[in-house]
Amino acid sequence: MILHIDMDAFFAAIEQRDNPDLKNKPVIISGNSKRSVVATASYEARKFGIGSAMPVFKAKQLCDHLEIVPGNKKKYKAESKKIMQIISHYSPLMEQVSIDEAYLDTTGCERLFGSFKDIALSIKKEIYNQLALTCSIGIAPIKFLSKIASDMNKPDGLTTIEQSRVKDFIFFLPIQKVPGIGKNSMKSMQLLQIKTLGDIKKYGLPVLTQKFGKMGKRLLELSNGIDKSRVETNYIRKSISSEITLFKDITDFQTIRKIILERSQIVGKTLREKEFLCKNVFIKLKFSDFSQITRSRKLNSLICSSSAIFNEALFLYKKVKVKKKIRLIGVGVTALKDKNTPVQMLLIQDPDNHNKQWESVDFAVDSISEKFGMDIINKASLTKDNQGRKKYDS
Ligand code: TTP
Ligand code: MG
Repeated sequence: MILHIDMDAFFAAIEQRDNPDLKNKPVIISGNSKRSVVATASYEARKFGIGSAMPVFKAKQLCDHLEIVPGNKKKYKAESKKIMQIISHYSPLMEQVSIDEAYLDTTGCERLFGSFKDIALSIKKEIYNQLALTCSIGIAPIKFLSKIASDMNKPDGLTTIEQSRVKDFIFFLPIQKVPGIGKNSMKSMQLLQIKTLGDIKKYGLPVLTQKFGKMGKRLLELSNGIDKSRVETNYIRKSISSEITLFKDITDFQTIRKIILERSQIVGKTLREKEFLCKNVFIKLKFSDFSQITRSRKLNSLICSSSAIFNEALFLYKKVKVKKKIRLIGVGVTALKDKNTPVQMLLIQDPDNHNKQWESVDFAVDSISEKFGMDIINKASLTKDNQGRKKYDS
């Protein structure tokens, strides 16, 4: 089961908590200029028809005693951090999706914390006791339904969609409630007389793809109760890279290949030392005229082996149609994850599985070079000549 937790009128609730004069009053958070729009409206203000993205002058017209509070992003971010910390105690599989919402995959945590509803109630209680803020939680066996559920009984709501109700729920779900359906798609929906998610099934994949592009396939899956998206633990926003400005500009492929291999090894070693895995590899090339390009590739699985990084980097290099001489070559990785964060099991065969074998070789090489020095063991192609120079130095 997946929980979706969304804070109620987040910015406004924080201001109402911190300033008793604002309690139970219609409040909006926004800039104070004529052109400002409402960032959030308290539930009292929403009764007047005021909502996010509405121009402030219009909100004032709807409610003459409206309280307008300038936003304090720093404060909201600090509160958000505390909330996410509370939520993360209940399951390691947490995905923060915005400043005030997160998904939590609690499968397997019931023995520790009780039923899914018990977990949701504890989260609500802990957030309220510690921060005096309320949230709404949706519980469902499918990710997109948990988000819809959390919105159903706001504020301070708790809504569960049981597995047995999923089919009916989808059948009657108004199509505009499906995440990703905006005004443009609604026009096509009306033309096709699609009012609920269940109505999608009246059409086949070719029509849906023609009308909605990639979204067509997803809609068909969702209408059949299939949501392939999983709760993805958040990536660390960091990168590890290594680059070298060459002694002279070059074009020779074999030399470039070796440099990419060497950079990949340095990056891989740092990655393993820091106990990270990565899901993205990139290369950077600077040319003789100082122009520069980067190319990156998202992988199917998390890796930390130098040879996997090298293969990806070389693949990226081969795709670039290099016409100029190269003066700098860099290899790097992003989308890092702590090695100890649990990742969901892949249900299909992992095509990158052979990388795992290379990882053990890498770890062995790492420990040898740690003991005896960096240069004691290396790939044959990177060995130095008898004057201690790498081939491309000369
Ligand atoms: P939301 O969760 O969309 O809204 P909310 O928390 O204010 O209200 P609800 O009870 O319906 O969940 O957004 C969270 C915060 O993000 C919100 O308090 C203000 C900010 N925000 C903006 O700054 N601009 C926007 O357009 C929206 C939608 C939100
Ligand atoms: Mg919210």
